[in-house]
Amino acid sequence: MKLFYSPVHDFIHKSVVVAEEVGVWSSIEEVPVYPRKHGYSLAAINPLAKVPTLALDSGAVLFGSQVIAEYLDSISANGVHVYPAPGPDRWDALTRLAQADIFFDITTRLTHERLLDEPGEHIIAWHWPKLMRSLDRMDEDAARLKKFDIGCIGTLQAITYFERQVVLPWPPPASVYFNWRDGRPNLAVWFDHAIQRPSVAAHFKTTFDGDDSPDFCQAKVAGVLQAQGKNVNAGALPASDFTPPANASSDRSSQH
Ligand SMILES: N[C@@H](CCC(=O)N[C@@H](CS)C(=O)NCC(=O)O)C(=O)O
Repeated sequence: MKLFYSPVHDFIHKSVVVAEEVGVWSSIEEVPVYPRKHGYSLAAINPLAKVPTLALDSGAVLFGSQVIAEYLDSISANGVHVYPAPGPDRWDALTRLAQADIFFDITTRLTHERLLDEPGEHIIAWHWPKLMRSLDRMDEDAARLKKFDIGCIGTLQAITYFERQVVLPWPPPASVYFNWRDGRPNLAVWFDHAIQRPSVAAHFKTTFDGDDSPDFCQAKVAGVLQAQGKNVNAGALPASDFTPPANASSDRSSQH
């Protein structure tokens, strides 16, 4: 199977950690995608053209990181499951997953706002408290967590993506000097421990050294279409939906 995802490993990717935890990483071919760069569009196999996208050898395409994570969990090769069986533990894990994923989506939304020369301050002021309260809830949760489940994996992705974006200049009330650890000791201790798990440490802060060219990506997209019985020339695939704002610096517009 092929995992189309961003090879930027200065934040933690849920689907990668799940694949490692359940022992199926070796069955995955990584296909690097830079969604905002020209030539990497997944639109031909995923109408949302978003990463992550998982293509099975049958030609079936799964998207939405939650679906990908649950699929990988369902084919566990080592008996480990990060999705608890139905019951209180499952609803707790899925609620923490939802919080983490919506936190990630809000961070993405604010990152898009930041691409503009005049970011909408009301948008930032509206969303920032949601992030702060969620971090507080993650701190409360961290004090009671015993197992490493899908909620924990989502939380690692949310925090590291936020940390990556928040060091960039943001308009108020966000601050360039913001540190999520301040006043959240449980979360800080839990995080520092969790990132030492082999499933996380194997990729976090590593550099991707395979082929990450647009041609490679588009050849793999064409391969998925072929597996679906469609005959498409890689050169004829859509290139990108994203056009940077006219006066955005390349630094801002290329950020993942
Ligand atoms: N809720 C989605 C979020 C996926 C997502 O937002 N992916 C972004 C990565 S920053 C993306 O592909 N953006 C490119 C685009 O929207 O064109 C999931 O969990 O799969």
